[in-house]
Parts: sequence; structure tokens; C-alpha cells
Amino acid sequence: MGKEKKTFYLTTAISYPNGEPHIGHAYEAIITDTIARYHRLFENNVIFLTGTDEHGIKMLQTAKRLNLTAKQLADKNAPLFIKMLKEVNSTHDDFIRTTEERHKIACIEIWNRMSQNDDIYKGKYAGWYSIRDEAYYEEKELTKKNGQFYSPQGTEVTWVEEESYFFRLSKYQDRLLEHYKNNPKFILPESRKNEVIKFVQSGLKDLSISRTTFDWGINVPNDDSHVMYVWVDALTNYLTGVHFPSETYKNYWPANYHIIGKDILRFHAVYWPAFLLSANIELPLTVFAHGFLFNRGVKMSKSLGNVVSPGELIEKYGIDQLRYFFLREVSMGNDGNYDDESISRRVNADLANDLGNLIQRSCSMVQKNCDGIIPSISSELNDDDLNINSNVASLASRIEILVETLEFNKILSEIWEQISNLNKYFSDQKPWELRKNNNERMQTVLFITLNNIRKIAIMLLPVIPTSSEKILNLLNINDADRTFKSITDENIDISDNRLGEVTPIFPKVEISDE
Ligand code: ME8
Repeated sequence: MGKEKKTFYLTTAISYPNGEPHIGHAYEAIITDTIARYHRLFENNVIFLTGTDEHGIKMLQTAKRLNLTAKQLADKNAPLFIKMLKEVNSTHDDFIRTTEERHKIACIEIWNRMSQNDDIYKGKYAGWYSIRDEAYYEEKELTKKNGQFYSPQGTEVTWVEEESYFFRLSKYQDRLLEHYKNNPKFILPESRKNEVIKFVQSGLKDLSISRTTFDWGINVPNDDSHVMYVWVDALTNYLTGVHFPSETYKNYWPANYHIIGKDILRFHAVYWPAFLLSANIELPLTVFAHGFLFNRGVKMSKSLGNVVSPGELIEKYGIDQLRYFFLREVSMGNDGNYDDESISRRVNADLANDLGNLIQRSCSMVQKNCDGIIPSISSELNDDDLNINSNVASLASRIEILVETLEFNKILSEIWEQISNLNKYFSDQKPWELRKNNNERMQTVLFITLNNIRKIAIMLLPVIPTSSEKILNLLNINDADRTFKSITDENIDISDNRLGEVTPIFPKVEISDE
């Protein structure tokens, strides 16, 4: 029996399909997909869930404006999210739509469990609500401009008064604070943790968790006049995705990571763990809040006319190029910027020049001088050979550590440091001169270069999957030898492999002078 696989469950937020997917949705899918791919490469048993959040008043209002029912709007837009995921090369295992029957069953179950724990009571809600955020706010959190109140996210709020079921959130204040203290990785990055702790310390009020003034949602058990608050419904998707309430959900639960944007941290780090504590379900291990992406420092908005669809960027640069750019340029947890110049610069300098040229130059030499067959080590290894080998190989364990903390920009800068060392090795050894006077040494240098390119391509599989596959195909590497373990496996010998056709893997992009 081999080593038992560790299960690894991770999720994105589920998107509101009240419009088309935007670059923020694509960014979140790319990050989460990269984590999932690394863990599969580490041979863990991964489940990666994503989907759409289809209930609530925001969906209903947009649908009305478009003369559609909310369900028609969801049916029209959910496929666009599925298409976007395909375009970014996402390897999610499941796509959940909250209008599915399986999800209703999970929501009713969690509601009943919270109710059985005496945490739900009927009352009357009178307070502020933001439809854009689908969130309740206290007046002290709002700002007033020209007679209109705005939420901390800058969205309009309206006054709501209606009968509502309440969840005893206040009861969980101390247990939440204790959980944050005892589980330092529950909220990441560290920089966002304090804002959550402060919010909870400032005193939690019970939360309104049902609505009566519209019916687009999941009915409250035994009371058809109420639908569940959309966030109770939405958060429960993470349980539905692993077949809750069937006991088998425990095969994957607790989730390892909920990957979400910084604007919805309160729901995930305060409300969600409180619901779970009430329903006596284990808490997820980490809620990671990523930053927002801006186009030249400006938030995308229809009124500014600067909305770029993920599809447009992918068409222009290629998906691996975009995945590389976001993961390299944006430090996880911080906001990030994108614009044509910075994407082109990264693609040309890092992918086309540093990595692409190295592959092109070394493989062309094998093509021309070794009949297209990777040579073997034919001379004694010297210090230069041993150094580059050990530097590249030691990256593997570094990456395993950096994947834990999701530091993708560090992973990539360390990989590129070694790509640069390998370029230097290749230039210093001058195999084109060795060809004339020391064929054995030339063969050794070519072997070492290609073998380290192989290792680097495996480390990059999760980030630039299609291009890494191309590199590994070029080197004729078996499918079974494309795991993380094979990076340091001494038994893998690529000499005698016949190279595929040597063509540029990363075309250069034109830099516009706009
Ligand atoms: O919030 N940059 O859905 P959503 C980066 N349905 N990420 C961004 C972004 C940007 N410019 N704009 C949005 C919802 N996001 C709820 C979630 S989960 C149980 C329910 C992120 O479609 C945002 O932070 O508004 C969120 O994580 C995700 O995109 C979906 O946002």
C-alpha cells in the first residue's frame, strides 16, 4: 500500500450571476485553481468547488429591469460563468448553482439544526440594508452624503422594516474571539484579521436571517411566508458541495480553504463560523481574503467604460500568460493592478525571453547536434553542474512551504531566479564552443540544462498548465513522471528521449505605444 492520500477541499466564493463574469471573478478562479493543481501535484485527494449564488433581492431586481424572472436571469448567466472557468483553464470538480434541489436540502438541514439549538427566534427587523452587498449594516457603520446613507463598501443602503427570523449571533461573540485566538490560521492574511476581531469585539447583534417582502429564495422550514436570507443560503453551498447532510460530507469537511475577496470577509469569518458552531459542524480551517484587481488603479465600472472582460484579455495575451501575470504581479491578499504595458512586459521579459529562449536555444542544439535525442552525462560533473542541480532541486521543498501560505509571487520569483541561474549556466558553459572541441562536455551541459528545464516545467504546471505540458511534451516526459515527487526522483533519466518539434512556446507580444 502506498502513502494514504490527504483530502484537500477548497472553494471559491460563489458569484452573483446578475451580470457577466468580470476580471475579479476570473482572478479568484485562477488563484483557487492554482492551489488545487499544486495539491494534486503533491498527490493529495483534492475537491475544488465553485458556482453561482442565484437567490436574493439583487438577482430579483436585475431580472425585473431586464423583464426576466430571476430564474431566467440565472439560467442566462450561469453558463457564462461556466464558460469563463473553461477559458481560465479551471479544474474545479463541481459547479454548484444555489437553485439546485441538492442545495435546498442542505439549507433546510442547517436551518433546522440552528433552530433545534434554540438559536432562531421570530422578531421584527428595522434597520439598514444594502441590496448591492446583500448585507445589513448598523447606522454607526454608515456614511451620509447628500441625504443618502452609504455602506462601508460605498454602496447605497435603504431602510427596511419587516417581520423576520433572527439568529442569535450575539451568543457566539466570545466563542468566535476564542476561535480566532486559538486558530491563528483561521483568518488570513494576518493584515485582515484585526478588522474582523475589532468588529466582533465591538459587540455582535443578532442577525436577521429571513425576508418576507419577496419570495426569490429558499423557504424557511414550516413557514412559507419567509425566504432565508441569501447569505445563509449562499454560505451553505460549501456544505452542499460535499453532500451534506449525508454523513459522507465528513470525508472532505472541514474545508481547507475558502478563497474569497476582501469585501465578503465578514460573512465568512463571523456569520459562517457562528452558523456552523450553532449547527454543531466543524469550522473550516482557513478563510483567505484576497485583494481586489484594478485597471490602472481604477475600479472597473460600466459608467467609466473601463470594464475589460476576462475573455478579451485571454484572447489578447493567452491564458497561461494571464495566469502567470496575476500570480506573479499581485501579492496574495493585497490589491493589484493590471494594464497592457505591465502584462506585455512580464510576458516578454519572463516568459518569452528568460524561459522561452532558454528552451529554444538548448533544445535547438540537441536537435542539430544530437540528432534530436537528449544526450546523457558524458563527462565528470563539475561544481557548476552540481550547483545548478542542487539549487533547482531544493526549490521543490521551498515551494511546498510557500504553497501552504499561498505566496505565489514568491514561488514565481524564486523559480525565475533559478531560470536566470540556468541561463547563466548555459551561457557560461558555451556548449556551442564545446561542440567544436569537447563533444562529451557539450553533451553533459545539454543534459543538465534540459533536465533542469524539466524540473522547472513541473514546478510551473499549476501556474501555466498548457505551456508546461508543451515543455514536458517537447522533452518527451511520461505522464507518470509529471508529479512533484519526480522532481527529486534520481531514477528518472531523460537521456535518450527523442525531442518533439522545437517551436517557440511563448510568443512575444507587441507593446502598444498608447
Ligand atoms: O460576493 N477583484 O458574489 P460576487 C477581485 N455571491 N475580486 C473581486 C472583484 C475584483 N475587482 N470584485 C469581486 C458575492 N471580487 C457573493 C459571494 S459566497 C458564499 C457568496 C470577488 O459575484 C468577490 O470578493 O459579488 C467575491 O469573492 C467573488 O469575486 C464573487 O463576487
